[in-house]
Amino acid sequence: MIVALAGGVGGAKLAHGLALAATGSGSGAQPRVIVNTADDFEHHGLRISPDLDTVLYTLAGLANAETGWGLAGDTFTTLDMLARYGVETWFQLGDRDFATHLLRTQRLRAGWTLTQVTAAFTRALGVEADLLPMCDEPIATMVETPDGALDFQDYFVRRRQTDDVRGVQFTGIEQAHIPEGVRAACAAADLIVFCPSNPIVSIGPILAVPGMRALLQQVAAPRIAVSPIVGGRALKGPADRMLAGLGHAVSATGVARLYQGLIDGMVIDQVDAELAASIEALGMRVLVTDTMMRNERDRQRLAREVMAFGAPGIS
Ligand code: FO1
Repeated sequence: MIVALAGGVGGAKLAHGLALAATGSGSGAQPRVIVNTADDFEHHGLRISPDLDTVLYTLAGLANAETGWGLAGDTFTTLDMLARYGVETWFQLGDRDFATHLLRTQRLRAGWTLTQVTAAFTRALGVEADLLPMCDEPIATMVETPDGALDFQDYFVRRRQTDDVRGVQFTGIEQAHIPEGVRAACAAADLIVFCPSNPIVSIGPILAVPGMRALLQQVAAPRIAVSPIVGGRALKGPADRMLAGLGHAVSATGVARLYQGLIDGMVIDQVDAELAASIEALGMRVLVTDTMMRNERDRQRLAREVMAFGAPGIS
C-alpha cells in the first residue's frame, strides 16, 4: 500500500496516477493520501477545504481539467446572486461545489471530524483511495509579506500571488495531532511518496504537524519525493517565488535540501538531469524522467515509474 503526501493540483494529479496504477495492477491496494488542510478557511459562513476537494474531485474524475480545482462543468449562479447582494465573489465557488461546503460545514457542526467528513465524501463519490486530512484541528497558513500577514486565500486568490513572501506561519499547528489513520497508514506503507506539491505551503504544513517528521523518519518504507520545480520554475502556483523569497534555491536540488533526512530518493525532470549529482551528494538516489503530467496516461506512467524506483518489490 502506498501513502502519498499531497496538496493542490500537482499533488492531486500524481495521487490520481497512483490510484489508477493500483487499479490497473489489480494489486487492490489503493493509495492513502495525506492531504494538506492549512489552505482551509471560512468563506460565506462555510468551511472550505480546497486541497481535500481538489484531491477528492480529481480522484473521482470530476475535477475541472482547465483549473485543476472545482467541478468540471459547474455553473456559478449562486455566486452571481451573492454578487447582486453586494457580496465579494473573488473566490470562485461553483453551484455544485457549494454542496460539498454546505455538507462539510453541517457535519463539522454536528461533531464529525474532518477525517470522518472526508471519508463519507470519498465513499459517496466512489473513490476507493483513502483521503486523510493531515490533522482534524483547524490550521490556517498565514503568508508574511511587505504589506503584513495575509490569510492564505487572500494571498493566493484575491491578490493573485503578487505579494513577496517573507515567511509563512501555520496558525494552530501547535495544537494539531496526527490522526490515528495517518499513523496506521505510514506504519503499513510499502512506499511513501511526497507528491509534486508546493514544498512550503502544501507539503510544509503536513510536515509541521507535531510528530510527523519523526513518524516519517522512523517508517521502514522507502520515501520518494517528486520535484515540483522543473527547470527552475513551478509548473503551477507560487512555489518558485516562495522558495526564492524564503532564500531557498529554486531548483530540484533546493527542494531536495528541504526534504533532506525525510526522503531516500528524488524524482526530477529530464530538463534537470545535470542536477542529479548535486542531489545524490545529499545522500539520495535520483531518478531522472519526464515528470510532466499532461493527461491521465502521463499520471499513471509517472506513478508506475515512482513505484518502481521507490520500492521495486511492489506492483
Ligand atoms: N484558485 C484560484 O486561483 N481562484 C479561485 O477562484 C479558486 C476557487 C476555488 C474554489 C474551490 C476550491 O476547492 C479551490 C479553489 N481555488 C481557486 C484553488 C485554491 O485556492 C488552491 O487550489 C489551493 O488553496 C492551493 O492549492
